[in-house]
Amino acid sequence: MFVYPEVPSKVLEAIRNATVAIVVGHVGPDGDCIHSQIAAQKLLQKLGVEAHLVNAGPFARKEIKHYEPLFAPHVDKQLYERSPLVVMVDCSTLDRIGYIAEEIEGLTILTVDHHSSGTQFSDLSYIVPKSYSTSLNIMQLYKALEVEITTEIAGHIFFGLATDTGFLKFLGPYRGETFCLMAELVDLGVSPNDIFNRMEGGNTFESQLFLAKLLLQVKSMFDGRLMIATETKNDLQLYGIENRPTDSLYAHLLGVDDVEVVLYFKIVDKDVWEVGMRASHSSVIDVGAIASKFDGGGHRRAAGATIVGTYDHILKQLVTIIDEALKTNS
Ligand SMILES: [Mn+2]
Repeated sequence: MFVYPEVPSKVLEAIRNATVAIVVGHVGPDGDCIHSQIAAQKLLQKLGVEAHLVNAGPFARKEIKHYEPLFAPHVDKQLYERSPLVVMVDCSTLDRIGYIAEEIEGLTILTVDHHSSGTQFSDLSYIVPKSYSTSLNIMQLYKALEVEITTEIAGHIFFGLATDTGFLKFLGPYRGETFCLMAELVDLGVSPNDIFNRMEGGNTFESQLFLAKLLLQVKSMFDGRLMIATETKNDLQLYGIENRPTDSLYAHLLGVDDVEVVLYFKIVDKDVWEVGMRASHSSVIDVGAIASKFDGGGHRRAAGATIVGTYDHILKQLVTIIDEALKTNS
C-alpha cells in the first residue's frame, strides 16, 4: 500500500508565515488544476493569509469554465510589490504557467504537484509523483496544518481526483489509500454522483459534431499503434474552442485495440500547436518524456507540449520519436 510522504516542515512553515499569497496553476487548466487552486486558496484563507487566484487560461473545458471569474489573468503590480508567497499547483516547471512566469519573477515559489516531469527548481515543494491528483496533495496539506475540510472543500478535492483518474478508471492495484481518502471525502458530504454529473454532463451538440469530425480524419500509423487527430482552423470557427471534445476524443481512440499512443494537434496560432499526448494503459511508452523533449510536461500516460513550427515539421519529429520508441518496445 502506498503512503503519502510527510509534508516537509519547510513547506508548512512557509504557509504559516505567509501574510499574502498568489495561487497559480498551469495554462489550459483542467479540473485538477482549478479545484486544487481553489482548495489551496481556501486553506490559506483559513490560516489568515490573503490569497489570490491567478491563471493564464484559456478556460476552455466546459466543466471548469464557470470558475473563470474567480481567477485573475495577471499578477497585479501592487500585489507583486507586497512580496506574496507563490503557491504553484499541478505543475512543477515555470514554463507551464505561461506568461505568469515573468510576472512572479523573484518571488518565493512553493510547488505542490504530482507530475514527475520537469526538474525541481526549489526545495520548497511537496511533489508526490505517485499521487493520483494534486488535489490529494492539497488534502494532505489540510491534514498537516490541521485545517478543517468542509463539505465544499471536500468537493473540490474530489473533483480534482475524479478528473485525473477518469473517474477512477485509471487507478491501479495496491492503491487502497486513494479509496480511503475518497471515503473520507464522501463522509464529509461529497456526492460522487453529483460530481460525475458535473464532470460529464453538459455536452453540447457542437462538441459531438467536433468529435465526429476529428474521428473521421484520424491518421492511423504503425498498424494502428499510433493515432493522430488534428483540428483545423475551420473546425474551431465552426464548433468553437469551448466545444473541443478533448477527453472524449482520447477515450474513443484509446479504446481501439492495439493503440498505444494518441496525439491531438490543437491550433494555438499560426505555426503554434498544442499537442496533447496520451499513452494506453498497456503501453510502456512514456509520453511525459516525449513531451519534455519539446519543453512540455505531464505524466507517463498523459502529457502535452506547446510546439512552434509548421504542422508537417512537428508531425515528422513526433512520428520519428514515437517510431523509435515503438521499435524498442515491440
Ligand atoms: Mn493533475
